Amino acid sequence: MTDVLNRLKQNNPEEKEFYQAVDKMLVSIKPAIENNPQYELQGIIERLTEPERTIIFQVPWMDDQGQVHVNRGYRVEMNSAIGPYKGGIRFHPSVSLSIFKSLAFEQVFKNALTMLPIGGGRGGSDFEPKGKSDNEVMRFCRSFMAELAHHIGPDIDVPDGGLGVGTREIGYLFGAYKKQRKEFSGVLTGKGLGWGGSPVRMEAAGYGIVYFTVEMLAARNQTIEGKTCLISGSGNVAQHTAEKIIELGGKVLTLSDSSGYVFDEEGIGASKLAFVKRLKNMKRGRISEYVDKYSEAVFTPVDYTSKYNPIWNHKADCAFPCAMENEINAVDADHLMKNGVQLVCEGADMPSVPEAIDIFIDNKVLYAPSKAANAGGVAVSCIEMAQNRMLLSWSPEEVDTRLSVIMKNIHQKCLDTASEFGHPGNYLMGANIAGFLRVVDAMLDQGVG
Ligand code: NDP
Ligand code: 2IT
Repeated sequence: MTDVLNRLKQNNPEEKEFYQAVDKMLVSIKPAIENNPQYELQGIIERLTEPERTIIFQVPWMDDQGQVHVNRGYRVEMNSAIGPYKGGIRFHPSVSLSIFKSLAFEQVFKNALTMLPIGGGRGGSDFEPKGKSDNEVMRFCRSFMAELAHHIGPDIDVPDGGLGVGTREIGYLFGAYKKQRKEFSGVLTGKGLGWGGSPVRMEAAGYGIVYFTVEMLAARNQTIEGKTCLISGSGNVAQHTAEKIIELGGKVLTLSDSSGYVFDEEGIGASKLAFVKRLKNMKRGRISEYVDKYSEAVFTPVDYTSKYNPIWNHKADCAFPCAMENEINAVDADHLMKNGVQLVCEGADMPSVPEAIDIFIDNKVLYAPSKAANAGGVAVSCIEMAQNRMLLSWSPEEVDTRLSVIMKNIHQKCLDTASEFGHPGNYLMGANIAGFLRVVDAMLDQGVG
């Protein structure tokens, strides 16, 4: 195992995020692989850590002034042992091949945990949609899809949205795919409700995170009612996590964006959240504008390169990082512990650095890793694929029930697997081993080459 990691570092010296993700995974699946020489003989870890296919392409587009810009597009098709590649598209200036490989690697095991037939992939571009006009975003999306359309399809690779990619972007991407391929199919998920989208897809990641949280609390005979909650982010995942927490009687104290965070001691209730949704989704405004409307709240600008993030330094019962990877470092984790946080449920992908996770586990807080906790998003994407294939649309109640059952099952699977491998209550180990075993069993059945 050490050999594999060393080789990975040698072959990909620049890909720090990728080997951080692999390293984290390898450490926690150790109990499942150490007594199984078959895995080594079959090169399982090598095959899991080398993408089956990587596509990198130029995306030229014209701004409203007629100036041409060039961005880089990526699609990492990581593993298709249990189904077509599936995973979101991200538009953000920080992305790199390393980040997409780490996200795609995680996605493989996340998707496996849903028990649905979906493999893992991920992609996107270093394009920044923030501050661009709708027409600029449309031109970019059409150019991005002009290349991506050659590589995806309803049985091959089915992308969805994600950070920086919402229904607007999926609409432009879908329009471009349809035109190029002369095909109206379920090739993208996260579509609008009037043209093939699934009810509850938009809410799914956030609602699923809270369904998972409810299960974790129930395992300790607690409920979310009355619990104070810190949430970072104010995009899709943060909004719907907040929505479900509020519905179940929890109290949301914070939301944030890339400029800073708001703290509202009275709680961000349903009507305040409706304001945030309008502000972020329609006006594409800044979270700082919240305090213009609600003067009881405080906005604090955040320098995300500094030693800690003040959003994690408030007294609360639960924390839901729902913005970016590595947004909780070891200092933040210490602050959370000092402030009495008892539950950390990851909404964003891999938001806690490995040292922070160690702190949570050492302090015996309820810690849910993203690949288990936020799998509701991709699960409802797969439910969207199923509806598209049947030319049917299920009711919101039907989809929501399926989502909550899937999240309950993932929670139980994590607990059962953690106990089976000698680490009861360790959701990280449970999720990693359960996801790994499902993928590996399929790989072994299908042979090599
Ligand atoms: P959105 O684009 O809707 O929201 C992202 C949020 O993060 C925004 O509030 C954004 O602020 C904030 N943000 C962006 N950059 C930074 C930064 N450098 N520091 C702090 N905050 C930042 O994305 P989603 O809500 O969809 O995605 C959030 C996370 O959840 C990502 O990790 C994504 O991969 C993951 N995820 C998403 C799923 C989905 O279904 N959408 C499913 C599972 C996981 P600003 O407005 O300033 O840009
Ligand atoms: O991280 C994720 O699971 C997503 N962004 C959703 C992926 C998907 O294909 O629905």
